[in-house]
Amino acid sequence: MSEAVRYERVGDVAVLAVNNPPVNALGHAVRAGLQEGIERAEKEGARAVLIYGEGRTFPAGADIREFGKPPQPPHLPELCNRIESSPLLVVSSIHGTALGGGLEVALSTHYRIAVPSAKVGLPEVHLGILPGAGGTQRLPRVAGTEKAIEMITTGRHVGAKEALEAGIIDRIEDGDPREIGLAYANELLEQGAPRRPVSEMPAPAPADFDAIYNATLKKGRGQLSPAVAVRAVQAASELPFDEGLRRERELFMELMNSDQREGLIHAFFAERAVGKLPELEGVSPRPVNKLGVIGGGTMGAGIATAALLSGLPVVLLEMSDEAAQAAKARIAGNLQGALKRGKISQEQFEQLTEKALTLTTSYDDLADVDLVIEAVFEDMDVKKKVFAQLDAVCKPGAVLASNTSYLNIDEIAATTSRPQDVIGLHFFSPAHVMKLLEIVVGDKTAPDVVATGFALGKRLGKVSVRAGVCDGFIGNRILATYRTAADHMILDGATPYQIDEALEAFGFAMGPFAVSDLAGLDIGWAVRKRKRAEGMDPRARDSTYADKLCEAGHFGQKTGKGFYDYSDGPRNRKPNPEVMPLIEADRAAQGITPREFTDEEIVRRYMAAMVNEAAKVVGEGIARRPLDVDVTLLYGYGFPRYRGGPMKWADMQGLPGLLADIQEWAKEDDYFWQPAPLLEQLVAEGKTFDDLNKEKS
Ligand code: T1G
Repeated sequence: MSEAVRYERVGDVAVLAVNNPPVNALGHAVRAGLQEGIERAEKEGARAVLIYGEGRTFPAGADIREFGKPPQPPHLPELCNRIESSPLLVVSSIHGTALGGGLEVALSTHYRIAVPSAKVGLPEVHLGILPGAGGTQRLPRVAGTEKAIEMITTGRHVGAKEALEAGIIDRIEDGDPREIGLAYANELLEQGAPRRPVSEMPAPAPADFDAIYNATLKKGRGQLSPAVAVRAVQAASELPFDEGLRRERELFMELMNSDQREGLIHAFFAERAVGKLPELEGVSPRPVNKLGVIGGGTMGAGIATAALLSGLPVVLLEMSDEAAQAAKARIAGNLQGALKRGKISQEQFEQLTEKALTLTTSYDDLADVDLVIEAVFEDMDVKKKVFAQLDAVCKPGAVLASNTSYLNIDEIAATTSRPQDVIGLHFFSPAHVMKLLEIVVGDKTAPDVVATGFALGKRLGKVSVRAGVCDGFIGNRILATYRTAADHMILDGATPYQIDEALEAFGFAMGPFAVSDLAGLDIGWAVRKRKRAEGMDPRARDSTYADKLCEAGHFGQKTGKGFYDYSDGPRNRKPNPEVMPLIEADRAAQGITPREFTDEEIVRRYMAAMVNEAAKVVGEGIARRPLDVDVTLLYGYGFPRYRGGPMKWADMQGLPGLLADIQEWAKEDDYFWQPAPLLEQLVAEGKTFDDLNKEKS
């Protein structure tokens, strides 16, 4: 008998315990073990079979690591059919997360019991595929067409209570999964309950599948799997069970062989790899039970909100009582959002705003915090003053963090007597919503301070990426470059509107000009002024149209106008007619004859600029691996997840072609288009970014 499935006979019941840590994924050994278990139970004359998972969960799905490798029998769809057609009564007992293939196995058993904390779901669409072991045929038969489509297209995890109401499980009972499962199986045997194969249940109700398909496609912004999954559920409603299964398989294979599947699975593993750092092995984080936040503006209030929601008490320091009250109002506003969405109760809301949050104007009140995050104005002198004060009052061992988005952490650390305790924790706005956290490690930052940053990120529900020190760290440095590529295309003949549309069609949540309008055009204006004051390289191309927009008082959404006019609301943007004349004036002043750009060229140049800068960021060690860049862009910059991230996209396009384009464009502008040495090296060695990920993981 296979190690991955333990067989045990308890009276009339054969118990099959899946044992494949950490999530009991249905890899080959588990599938073989379950099949052998069913056969043995039948041979040995058991009357019922119980399937459950040992450890933390019922199987959480197929083994994703096997994707792309030649599949080994028994295949999951056949195993599910084999389980369902067993002449014995088959019962599953669910705890943890029965997801994907796990739920499909459960739906192939005749009765399902679950503990109250169990969750079930078919999250395959998030991996670019659809449930491929009968899930699209069986779930609608038990839960109905509408519920099944909702669950399958969103991939949502559904709690036990809701699953019971939807008919997905038959009973909820607290206790050990093996014990409650055995009791249930024996009870069913005593009652003489019949076998109850879902495949024999009536076909689910029809629906307007074309309309649902189109709406789902639109919502997916280019992601195919949720829409294709609708077609599979349609087959459940319109075809006999066996034919429906065949249709499901065809659609499944189509998606399995798609680039989107490759991109999404890359994203799944990249997201889990970012926190695995050799420097953290065996290093314990420092305990954090109380947080300090300096500055209660949008960023500080967002950070405080995230901390409060994670259960951490916060001491927030502002310059005056009025400013402190304004900060409190911002935090309360953020928490109101959480209250409205049902994430916290009214009672918790009051506890968080009145008890867990302390407002102060005195640094002395930060004497006992374990970690303090500075979120004041982006100015080195201001930050240095803050850190000098923190150095004076904070207890030994407290972590001193800055939320700066581009300033030099080493320079900040050098003003304190404890540079080993200083780190950058770069949140993204709004900080209580955005998932990305850049953990910026200075020259002297101690490993346990880095570990503390990662532990805090996890506690706040963030995806944390390690970054080195440079202007803009990983994300904003790369952003500055691809944003510049967009500005160059504007000067040469493209419009902001064509660029936004081309990139939104590529899958970005928003094009770069719409993003600038959202963030506020004054931010970029300040950066340009700073860069010009510092002295720009004479070879760098510059333009004035965006400055002139700002001079006219147009800062984007917050003033009602920027690149777009928002007089009909933020969702109904229209081009601002003042923009093109400013651009045309710039072109005329620079003697540029505008030319046409295809959408394809726009995407290609924008992406090449992004990938080239990212390769420099990796080559210089600012990001450890290409996958760290991918996760940064996915979680902080609206990069379409189904493309896996810019480095995965580049690998799929082919690095030699991308380098050749950059070399070609360097003939027009050899200052901007300087190929990254790492990109040249990988092309010379015939390697991909993913090869580098593997070497460094
Ligand atoms: N296969 C292989 N490894 C997996 C895995 C899986 N399905 N799920 C998780 N892991 C690894 C993960 O990489 C990590 O490894 C460790 O387990 C802990 O995960 C035919 C086609 C279950 C909710 O999509 O959503 O069934 O990093 O850190 O936060 O239709 O993992 O430690 O080396 O995420 O407690 C459908 C994916 C598959 C579920 C647990 N199932 N997993 O979250 O821990 S497709 C899924 C999750 C399918 C059939 C098909 C979560 C979780 P390492 P973790 P967690």
